Amino acid sequence: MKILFTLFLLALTVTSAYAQCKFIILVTTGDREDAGTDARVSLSVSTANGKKLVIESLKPWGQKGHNNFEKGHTDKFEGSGKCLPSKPCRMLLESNGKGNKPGWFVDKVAFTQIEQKNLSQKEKTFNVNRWLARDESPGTLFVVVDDCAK
Ligand SMILES: [Ca+2]
Repeated sequence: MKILFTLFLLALTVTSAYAQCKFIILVTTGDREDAGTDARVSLSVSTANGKKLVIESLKPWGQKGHNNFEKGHTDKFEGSGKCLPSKPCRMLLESNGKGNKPGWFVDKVAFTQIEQKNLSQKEKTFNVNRWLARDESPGTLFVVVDDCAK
């Protein structure tokens, strides 16, 4: 009886566990002078009810040995984790402002979540179209794109 109960609890834990997802993030750097950066970039996306995916540094999610965030390029980042319950509508993108000519002009960030079990997808593109730089307007190293109210 005790064993059965344990098995029941175990089954409950498995079915209520969060679904696992693969995340693909495409970051497009602007095609203009000095648009590229070698700074460390962090990204956080969240749903309307505040569920978040936080990536402290995109680099380990990228291709090994690849030079990310160069002028006019789109870089791909991949990872996996707990699925977001709905499509994200808010993004925080931040540069640490380090390295040679750290100023970074970002065109857009495209986010895709693929559920590992049923392959259902959630996609959201965040248009940025501005500098993340201390010496270019608006002078901040982070940007929040919030489309949740749309
Ligand atoms: Ca770079």
